[in-house]
Amino acid sequence: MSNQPVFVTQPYLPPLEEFVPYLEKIWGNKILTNNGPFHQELEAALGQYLGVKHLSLFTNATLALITALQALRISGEVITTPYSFVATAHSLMWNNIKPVFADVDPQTCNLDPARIEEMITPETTAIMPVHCYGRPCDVEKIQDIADTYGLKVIYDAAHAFGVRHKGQSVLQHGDMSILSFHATKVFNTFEGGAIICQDERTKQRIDYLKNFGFANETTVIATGINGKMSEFNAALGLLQLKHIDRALERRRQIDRYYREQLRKIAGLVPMTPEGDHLNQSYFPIMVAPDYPLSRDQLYEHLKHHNIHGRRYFYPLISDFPMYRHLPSAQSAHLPNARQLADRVICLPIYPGLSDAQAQSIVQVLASPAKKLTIQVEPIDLADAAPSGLNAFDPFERFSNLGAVYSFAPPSLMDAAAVK
Ligand code: T4K
Repeated sequence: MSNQPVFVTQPYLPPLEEFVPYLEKIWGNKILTNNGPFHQELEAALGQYLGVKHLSLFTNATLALITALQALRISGEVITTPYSFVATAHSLMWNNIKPVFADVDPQTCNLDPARIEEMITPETTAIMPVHCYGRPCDVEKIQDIADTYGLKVIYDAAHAFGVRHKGQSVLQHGDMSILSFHATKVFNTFEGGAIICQDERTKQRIDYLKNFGFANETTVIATGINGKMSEFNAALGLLQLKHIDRALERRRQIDRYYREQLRKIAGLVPMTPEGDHLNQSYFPIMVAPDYPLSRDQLYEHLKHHNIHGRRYFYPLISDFPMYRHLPSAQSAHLPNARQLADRVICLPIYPGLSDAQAQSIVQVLASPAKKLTIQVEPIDLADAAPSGLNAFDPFERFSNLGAVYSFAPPSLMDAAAVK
């Protein structure tokens, strides 16, 4: 491995020169925020791309989650997962709602519907599941429970950009879904997020809430917040949309390569299924007892080789000081989440990860295994590479795609990015 660190992710950035015309427009019209032209255009374009009708852009997913709960007037208790990023439960606390943790399914890492049902009390008003790593929750069973008990469903879909379930956008499920467009996500606007809801009146209410509650110049309908996405971020989103399909395809190539190679290493098990309906936003693996290192030893071993995997999601949300006193946060109640938090590590996956880097990562994973001689093959992109590109010469192959898929060593990629 070179001296350059490899992180769990690296934001995808389109060629800088393609962004300049957008900036020129902003500089020309002096509209920087407050539902400007790029904001309106991105809402429409994203709705179309994702296959959803009512989408409202936000500054980030955390404010979008907080606002979604406000828009639905959720109170009391909400059942959620401990196996997520802290923003999921924090959004409840910011609304004075008590999070109630239910255990997850050990295979899918998502809330187990049977465990949800056990936690319902007279105070429960909603369920907040997470499509963890972009894998759809059991949306039908969750809706069934919600309908039976009269609960709302707010999906934290921060990982689920572009994910489809039974041929349709997974974002169509529940009362609302919240996307993140953070730098580390599949589709980024530097910072950003969105709420997807099911009707125009609700979208209008969300739009009032994200603009301090203003319904018009003199009417404030609620104690709203400032959650508006700026024109800069919206413009970047429009440009990112032009590149997203190729970026997703590159993720799929790396995902397929890891899967093929990991079959040869006992004890490292991919935690997400293969599939074009998913977005390959993360590559989580379970470190099973038949691998010679524990998960934490593997984390250090990778780090020693300058590969910075991440233990998403360790610690569990329920272990943090503001949650651990809750009865539902106790370990005995969350055995599956606990095991995942102790055993899972996410490997680097992002469009700019080179073939050579992916190969080195597999080699480093294989080295502690008993059979040190396993054959780590180069990524075979023959069927996936865009036509006309040489499948085995990364420099050649990606020269056609310009800075976007530059496979030059990281130092050169950095230079290209600031040109
Ligand atoms: N719900 C769920 C389920 C979420 O996962 C998240 C966010 C949210 C809600 C809230 O969404 P936002 O409000 O953020 O829109 C990262 C992200 O900061 C966080 O957005 C994400 N989930 C979480 C899973 O991962 P960290 O603490 O791991 O981030 P950080 O800064 O360590 O970044 C990871 C690696 O990415 C770095 O080692 C290097 C690389 N990186 C990162 C950034 C920010 C870059 O190369 N460039 C960058 O600009 O939380």
